[in-house]
Order: sequence, then C-alpha cells, then structure tokens
Amino acid sequence: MPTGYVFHPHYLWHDTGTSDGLLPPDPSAGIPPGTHVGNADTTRRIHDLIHASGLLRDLVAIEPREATMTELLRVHTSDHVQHIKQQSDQPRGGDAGDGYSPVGRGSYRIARLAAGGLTELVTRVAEGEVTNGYALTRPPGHHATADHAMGFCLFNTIAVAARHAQTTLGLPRIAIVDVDVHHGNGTQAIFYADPTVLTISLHQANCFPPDSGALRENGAGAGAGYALNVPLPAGTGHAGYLHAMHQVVLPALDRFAPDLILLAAGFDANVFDPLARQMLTADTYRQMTRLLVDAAGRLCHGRLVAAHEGGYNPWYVPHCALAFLEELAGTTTHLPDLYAAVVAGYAAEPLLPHQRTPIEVAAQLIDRIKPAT
Ligand code: 3YP
Ligand code: ZN
Repeated sequence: MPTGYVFHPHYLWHDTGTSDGLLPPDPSAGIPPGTHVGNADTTRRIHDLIHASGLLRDLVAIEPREATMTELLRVHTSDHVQHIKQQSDQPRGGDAGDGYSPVGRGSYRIARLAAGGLTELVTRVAEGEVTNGYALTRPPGHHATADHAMGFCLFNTIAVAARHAQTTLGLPRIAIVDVDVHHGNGTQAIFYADPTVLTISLHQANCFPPDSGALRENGAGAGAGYALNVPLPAGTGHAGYLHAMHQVVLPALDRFAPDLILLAAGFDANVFDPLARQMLTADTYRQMTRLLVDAAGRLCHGRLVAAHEGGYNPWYVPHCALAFLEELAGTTTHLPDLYAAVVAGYAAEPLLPHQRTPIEVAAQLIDRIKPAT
C-alpha cells in the first residue's frame, strides 16, 4: 500500500519575516536585518527535490485542510488559539510570545492547515487508504505547549493529530518519536501525565529549550514512565543515533505496542545544520527510518506518520528528507548520494563513552512502561 504526502503552497507562505537569523532586527543594538533562519527556502527545496527526483509519482498526494476548532481545542487553550489569531490578524503580523517565533500576517490559518494536514493524513492511514505518510508542513509544532508558542512553533501539529486518532479514529495507544535535534518539550508537556501517549525525544543535550529534555523528565502521575528522553551530547553522530534507536526507541516501542507511531521529523541533527552540533548524514536518516518502518510493520500495520519539524541547512536537508521519504515509501529514486563522500569521515566517527552513557540510562527506564497485554 502506498505512502501519503501532504503539501500545500500556503506552508511556504508562512512568513517569518525580517530577522537577524534568529533575533528581531534592532540596528541600535547592533542587530542588522536579514532573513529568519526558519524561512521557507529549505522546505521549498525539499518539495522541489521530491518532485524533481520522481519520488512524487510514487506517493499519494493528500490535500490538507484546516484543523477544526474542536480539533485544536483538544490540545490548546482557547486563549492560546485566540492569541495566535490576534497576532496573525495584525497588518504586519507579530510574534507568538518568546521573541523567536514570528507570526506572519495570516499565519494563524496556515498553522491550522499544518495541524489539519497531519490530522487528515492520519485519518487516511486509519482508513487504510495509505499505509504511512509524510506531511511537509510549516510552521513546525513540537515546542508548542497547550497554552504557549515557542521556538518557531505555533500549534502542536503532532499533538492535535494524536488526540484525533485517539478520540475519532479508534487508535487508543500512540507513540510519538521525535528525532528533531531540539527537545520536543511541547509534545512531552501535553502528554506528560498520560500513559496512552508515549513520547520519546532524541535530541542534543542542553541545546533548546534551555533546561529541557533531561533523562529525569520521565512522565508524571499516571503517565510516569511514558515520557522518555535521550539527551545526546553535542558531537553525537551516526553511531550514537543508531545505538539509541536499537537500545531505547525500538525496545520502548515493542513494549508499548502502539496502534500508531507519529514521527516528529526534524532534520536539524544533520552534520551541516546551523542550529545544533550533531553529525547525522542522509544515510543516518535512511537507516533510522528503515528501523521505524519495520517497527510499525510488526506493531501497528505499518502506521507511521511523520510531520516535518526543523532542519536549516538549505542544501543538505533536502537530501536527508529524500533519503527518509524513499525509505518510508519503500522505493528508490536511484539518484546517487553525491554528498556521501563529503560526509564519510563524520559518518565513520565511533560511538564515544560519554555518548553511550545517556543511552544506557534511558534504556533502564523502559521497564517503567507497562507491557501491552
Ligand atoms: C529556536 C530558537 C533557538 C533554537 C531554535 C530551535 C528551533 C527548532 O528547530 N526547534 O526544533
Ligand atoms: Zn529543531
């Protein structure tokens, strides 16, 4: 069965505006105007490569729709939704709250189209029209909590889709795997006390948000044990991420036995990314994806649905995303990986002891997940 693909031009029209990469321009403080690092260029280049490589022909295009208010309010407070709308209604947009999260004019409806696009994709998977899928959405979602936006994220797209799957699609147990290089703090917070949603975040330790994503953040109350973090030291690469997959992600998924696996597909752990210091290659993304596809095949009829998150190197991220999507679709474009030679040295770096330690500690926590009967 085929792979679904959600894309819409409006995802590129989410306008992150003028910025010195990250900060709002402030000439008197020495912050010159430039282009926001979360601009649409990388996303456009991913879509163009999916199209130009021929991979698009192997995918089922699924038209996104805006998330309904009911769907949004399963996750977010109505104050939060109204705040984003009000920023978005201003003639030149505004900021969602932390000073890093621009809201373009009209971005409210684009953020709803992102959440609704993933929700529609999950619906088509549940109905059996496609096995799995990828929603190439903007803005991203994994930092957004129930009541505030942060780190470029306005609404938590994955959380909205997860709640919809549970309440409407008959998929009660959801696992969310977040491979974005930053901690999936918003998703974790939304489900922190909920044992029906397992969140697993692999991220660079002490990166973003500050003081977030430590091993000791492991869920609370009825959800104790159902939030897992693998904070990997800066400089972790292919060997470390694959070890974390084998030692933590796959055993946790097997024990939890989800009905659906959602993937926060950030590509900003790539070796050339400006917003972190990890060393993954396109082949790392390919191999991680193959493992997740296999896990979804044995656990939940192949139901693996990915939402795009971060990834900021405009020339390498599209190749990482293509490798990921080829594996998801179980096909190949036969395009050579011309960057493979360039990254060969990084890819060969061995797993170092200080990278192994957090993986071993996280692996000990899997026992806290009650095995599915
Ligand atoms: C937000 C402000 C500094 C780092 C940036 C991270 C955005 C991202 O890709 N989150 O997953
Ligand atoms: Zn990120």
